[in-house]
Amino acid sequence: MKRRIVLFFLILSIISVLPAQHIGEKDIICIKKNLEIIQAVAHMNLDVLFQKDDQIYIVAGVEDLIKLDKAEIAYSIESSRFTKLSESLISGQGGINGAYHSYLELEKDLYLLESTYPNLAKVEIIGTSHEARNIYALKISDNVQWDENEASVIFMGCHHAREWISVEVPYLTAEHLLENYRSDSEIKNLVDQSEIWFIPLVNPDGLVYSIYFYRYWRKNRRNNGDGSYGVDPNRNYGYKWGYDNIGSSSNPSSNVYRGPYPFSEPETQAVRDFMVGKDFRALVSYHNYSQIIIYPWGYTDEPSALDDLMHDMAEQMTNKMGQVNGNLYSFGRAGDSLYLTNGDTTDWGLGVLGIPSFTIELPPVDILSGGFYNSESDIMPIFQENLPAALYLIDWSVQQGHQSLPRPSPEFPTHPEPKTKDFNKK
Ligand code: 0X9
Ligand code: CA
Ligand code: ZN
Repeated sequence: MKRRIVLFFLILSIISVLPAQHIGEKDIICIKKNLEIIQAVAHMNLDVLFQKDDQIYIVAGVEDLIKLDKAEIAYSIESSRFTKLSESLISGQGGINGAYHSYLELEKDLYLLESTYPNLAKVEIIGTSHEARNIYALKISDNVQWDENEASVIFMGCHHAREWISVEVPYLTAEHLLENYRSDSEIKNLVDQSEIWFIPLVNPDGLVYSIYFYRYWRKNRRNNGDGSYGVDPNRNYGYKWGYDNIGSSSNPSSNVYRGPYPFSEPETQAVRDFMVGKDFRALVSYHNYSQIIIYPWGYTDEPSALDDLMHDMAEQMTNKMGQVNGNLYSFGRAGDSLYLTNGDTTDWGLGVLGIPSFTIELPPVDILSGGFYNSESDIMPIFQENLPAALYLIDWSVQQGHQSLPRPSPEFPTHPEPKTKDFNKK
């Protein structure tokens, strides 16, 4: 009898010290940092969720906890403070955010494409985020190792953390081109004549935060130094940055905070530094939701010099897309049809690079149809209906040859980088 009671308490005490594995097989733990710990942790290859004051939050599996124990680094398990993923919307199969890509899953899959198609696909790290995650670009072309001076097109995703579907569309487009290069002569022709670039995850810190902590997170994870976090990457580009307080905000806690100066963010700097100097002909930045194709200007309701051209291109894209699943994407000029934005990717693409630039707001149409949450079974149909638009843009870019467009004269940011202290670089 006595033995049984001892056994009971033994089991109970074992259970109580086992980490509460809330999210998949992982826990969110917190470590108080000092210089020594930062150095030790840097070599452990841990999945850092975010840092706040003197604390580092980490997504840790059992093997990570063992590593930390061995190194005698103290941690507390904080999983219970974090909201669980909505189980009704995410199957839990295929990792932490279901069929959607997490940062680590995307990293793995991009390198897998590269190793499967070494002559056609190449991964490049074009920058690192505030929390030191890589920003990846994937290039697809024949002779991919060489710069052949072919027409370049770029497809980006996930400027906004909660817009998970916007990672999938560019990723799946890249995968489709590679998987069908040999069997589909149209795709082979396009890939052979162009250099197609993908940045499926511009804002990795934000995505990680949205997955583990707060599903509705939008911005990046800059520590604004006033207790608030995040700059809206889609208000931080350098063309007409901060033009007015309607299209963006100077308030750091706003969801459309434009940042302290143009291109203050490592994520937008990475895109800028990567794109400038290459022969890009067209740009797409995927977002959701709304089911609409929009083009500049966003900062004003005036039309741009390429308004007719982009109107025509958007119309062709939406017609082709509608034929796939019958979903009609509306289209129009950003500042005219939706609302004003300043410092967005496409205004910079047109204003500085002088190329047709499109924001494609993926489905659903509105908040009642799901808003930011698409079900996992929507991923493939949304990708499929977007594919003809991507192929059209690649084809259009190739057709341009090397003739120059009626480009608006480039304007460069007039705001110098300030000498005031940057809280993130301390
Ligand atoms: O506000 C944005 O950055 C984009 N919409 S989202 O809901 N995905 O955040 C739209 C940017 C396009 N520009 C304009 N609508 N002016
Ligand atoms: Ca090539
Ligand atoms: Zn967005």
